[in-house]
Amino acid sequence: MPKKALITGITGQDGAYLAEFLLKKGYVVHGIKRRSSLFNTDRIDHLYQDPHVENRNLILHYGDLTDSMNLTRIIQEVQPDEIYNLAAMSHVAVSFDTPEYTANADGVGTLRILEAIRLLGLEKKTKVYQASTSELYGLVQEVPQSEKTPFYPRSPYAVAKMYAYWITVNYREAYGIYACNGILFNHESPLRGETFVTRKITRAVSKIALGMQDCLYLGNMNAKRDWGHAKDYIKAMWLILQQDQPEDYVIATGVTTTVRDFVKMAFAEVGIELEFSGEGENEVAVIKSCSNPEFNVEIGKEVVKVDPAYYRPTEVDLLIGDPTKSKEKLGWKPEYDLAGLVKDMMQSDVKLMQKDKYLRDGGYETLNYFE
Ligand code: NDP
Ligand code: GDR
Repeated sequence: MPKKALITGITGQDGAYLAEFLLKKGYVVHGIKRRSSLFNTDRIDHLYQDPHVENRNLILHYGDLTDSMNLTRIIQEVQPDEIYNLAAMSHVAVSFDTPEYTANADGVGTLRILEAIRLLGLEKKTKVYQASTSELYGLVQEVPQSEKTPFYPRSPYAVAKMYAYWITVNYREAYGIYACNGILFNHESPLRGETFVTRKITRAVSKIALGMQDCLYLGNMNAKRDWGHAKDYIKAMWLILQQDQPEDYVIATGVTTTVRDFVKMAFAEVGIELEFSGEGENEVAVIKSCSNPEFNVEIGKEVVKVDPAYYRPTEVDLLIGDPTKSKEKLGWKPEYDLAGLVKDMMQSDVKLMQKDKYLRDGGYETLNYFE
């Protein structure tokens, strides 16, 4: 019998890569998607199987982490060997606007899954991966951050995830459930949501190079993050559930970079060199040179500016992870470094924007339903 996995958040960045990875390993994959007024399955459409086909190995269920009965029913029906709880309101800045919902989905949502396992008597059958985060470290206590570093969350998102972290540990200790936290540092990819900083940058840089956008507005460019590739990180999630003992692991590259340097690297991918001046809200970057004749950009043009609207009420200044335990115990090793990640994201976004430009130039950019 093939193993059955249930992925919450299957329509997100990590859910899509993990679903593909598990299908290749021979799993039957069940996913929970939210009802939405527009299609929200873009990232997994290539894996979709018509419900009329027999012996499907990808099956989607409507659900929501805020609905206990729904979650309990799905878990009862599926009887999964492994649950990957990836669903969350995952945007740190947005969590300041929607703190109660974030607590409900990201914090109590995890409890609902663990409690369903207990109610259904699946403690010995179903393993649980909880998507924990480097945001738990928040205000810097020590660097690099390891499994032993104390937490100091700095956003409603991180506080909700801290509840989820501890309830996972508690259900493991209290009921013997194989439940683990993967404390994953930032991981990105061409599938990254468009409002996270890396994707916002790679999309904007592609548009600026193609003459489709004038300027990129960012918040705190001094923030430092330990960025890896989502394709590497979903492999760690699976490894965490294949061990003899359930434990918590940090997954990170061990290298940290400022947002500003990420911007420079993304522009460099299209042959553009920037010159930065000013500080804080007055910082700007102009185009110093462009070595790629494909892109007709104006030297001296201001292409990056600061908009304080993107500052957060409390910020996480520095994240750098210590992945020693995951390397030694899981044998996990990332294939991508930061340069490889930026290249992958830029290649994908340039292609995407070239397609948009082609449609725009051909007069097919938008369909106006209201005309
Ligand atoms: P995404 O934001 O790309 O995906 C989140 C997923 O959760 C989407 O499928 C979304 O559905 C779904 N979702 C949101 N709210 C609910 C809800 N109430 N009920 C059911 N589903 C819901 O996140 P990532 O893939 O980047 O991250 C996956 C997980 O890992 C998240 O929990 C995130 O907090 C955590 N994490 C991410 C890191 C990263 O750097 N990417 C680092 C550390 C942790 P929809 O598509 O409909 O919006
Ligand atoms: P983060 O990711 O908050 O680390 O959470 P994000 O990419 O949103 O921010 C990273 C850093 O960049 C700074 N920043 C900006 N951020 C955004 N989004 N937009 C901007 O314009 C901008 N300008 C500067 C931010 O202030 C921050 O310091 C991500 C999410 O995936 C979480 O779900 C996950 O838990 C953590 O990573 C690890």
